[in-house]
Amino acid sequence: MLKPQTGPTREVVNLDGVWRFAVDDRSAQAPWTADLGGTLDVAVPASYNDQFIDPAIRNHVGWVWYQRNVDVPRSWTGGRIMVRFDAATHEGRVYVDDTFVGEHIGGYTPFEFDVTDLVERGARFRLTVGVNNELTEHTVPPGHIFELADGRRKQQYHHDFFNYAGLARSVMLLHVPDLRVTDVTVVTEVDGADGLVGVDVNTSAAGTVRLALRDESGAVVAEGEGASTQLRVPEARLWQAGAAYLYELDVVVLHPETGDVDDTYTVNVGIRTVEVRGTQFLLNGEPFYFTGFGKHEDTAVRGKGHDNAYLVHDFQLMDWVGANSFRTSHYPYAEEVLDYADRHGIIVIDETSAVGFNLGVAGGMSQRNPPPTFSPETLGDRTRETHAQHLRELIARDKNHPSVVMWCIANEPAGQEDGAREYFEPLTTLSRELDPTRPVTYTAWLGAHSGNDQIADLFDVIGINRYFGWYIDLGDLVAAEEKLRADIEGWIERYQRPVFMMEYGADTMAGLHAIDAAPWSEEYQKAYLEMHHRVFDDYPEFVGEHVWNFADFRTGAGLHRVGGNKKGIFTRDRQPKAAAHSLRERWTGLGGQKPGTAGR
Ligand code: BDP
Repeated sequence: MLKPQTGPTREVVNLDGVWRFAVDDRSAQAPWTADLGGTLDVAVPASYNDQFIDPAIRNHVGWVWYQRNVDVPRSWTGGRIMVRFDAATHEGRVYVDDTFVGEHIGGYTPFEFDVTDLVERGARFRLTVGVNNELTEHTVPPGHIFELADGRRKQQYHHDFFNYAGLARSVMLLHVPDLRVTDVTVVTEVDGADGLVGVDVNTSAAGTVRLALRDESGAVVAEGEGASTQLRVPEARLWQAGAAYLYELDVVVLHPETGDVDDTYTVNVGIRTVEVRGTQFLLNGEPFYFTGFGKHEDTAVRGKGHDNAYLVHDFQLMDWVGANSFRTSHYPYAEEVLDYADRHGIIVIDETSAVGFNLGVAGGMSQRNPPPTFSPETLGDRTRETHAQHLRELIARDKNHPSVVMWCIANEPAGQEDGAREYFEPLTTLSRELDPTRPVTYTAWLGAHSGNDQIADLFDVIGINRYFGWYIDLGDLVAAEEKLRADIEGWIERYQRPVFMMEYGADTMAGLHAIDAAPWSEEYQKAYLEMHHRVFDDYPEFVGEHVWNFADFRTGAGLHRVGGNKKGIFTRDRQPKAAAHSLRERWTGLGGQKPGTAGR
């Protein structure tokens, strides 16, 4: 799905701001047929939860309502008018005045509806959006809703971050031409010194497609015609980690009879290749070693609300600490984040919102007598269909970002359980059908290891999340090191594929110091990471290290969660803990090479 843009043939009106808000305690009524009334306002984009003081709103389970008036510019003649939501978490229903226009399920991918016939140019309409935060056995991520004796509804979920909801990304009104570009797919290859840019264009109706690729100086370096074309770029500048280079591709659609320009849409193109060969991950044909983090979209008050100041600052911090990459744990991030990564040469592992696919674990802790994860009553065909739809939408949205080098299908599924293979095989197949150019990965949880795993061979890169020295052998880094080595060696021996530590980390209270490096102290986090790094450097099959987590983040209530998850290298307000400095020493200047291997 194309990101909205303003250009010679298109216009975007941003609808962010302060909207009217109501919590649905009157589901029998139709709140969209009138002004919401009441006194509540809500900021967009931002999760609604932490904007309010009232716990009943923060922890509400069910529908909430957003509403504002929208003026349609009188100057918008012809063409189509659309409302566009970058995300509604987890389900959105849209109404124009009294009319229902459509709904979307899935909290982290965009959707838009054509409202041309419902609105008047030069007039105002009432835009109302119902947003639902419920997670059930059939949603992705999954959850379960309880009804308490006093009638309150409680949301349980199996993942370790707060279930923030609402309109956390931008809302827009779009004006697009009738004959327009509806999709563009770019695939790049390298041929000697030249770059090859394959372009496939879909249009809303028949038209002539013209392409022009410009370099950063604006000079046209390749041109073509036709909906499916390959452009050759002589002496191409490659898009590299840490040294991004972006061409701009203008896709122009001409009217089939008049030859007039009906639409122009511009896509950023980074020419680069990605490949898994043997136990290596190759970027532009060279072995690449990932340093960085699993992140979250998480800040005070905004919750998961996208914020450009945090975007810039987080990338500054990643650069400062020497991170060359991150994973969009545990859901697709705002598109602005990927655009920024494209521009700054930061590598992204792009993850679906499939987290908590392990009914034996809640917030990192094992439960007694858990139900099977994969079964018709728990996560079955219905969940998988939703999961597949999420994957389709993720790939459709992010396929043209050079920064995105792998799709991560799920975080910590119960890969050791029966039914896991049947569940995941169709999804890895689907991913490769939709995008044959990008490797597929997932992350294995601590309870799935080379001795009991049933799914790792479905993936190109084996991602593992390991907490030896934290959930296992807390405080005993000697025992932890032994288990970590055995674990890594097991994966390498059984699968002979690249192994990637996608999560390792220790909760750390900023400011807590201990001469004996006791758990929760800044000293322990440092020692824990150093032990891991010593181990990683011994295995050539090891292709990356992503510390859990970039920053402290909010979770649901939990005995192990003191104001949230504290495994951040930075605090929630982005101040460094001691480990940030030692990571910086290890990571700076590596240039994508594995520590200790430079010049080998
Ligand atoms: C892993 C999860 C991650 C958690 C982390 C932890 O993938 O979402 O936050 O553990 O417990 O199991 O800190």
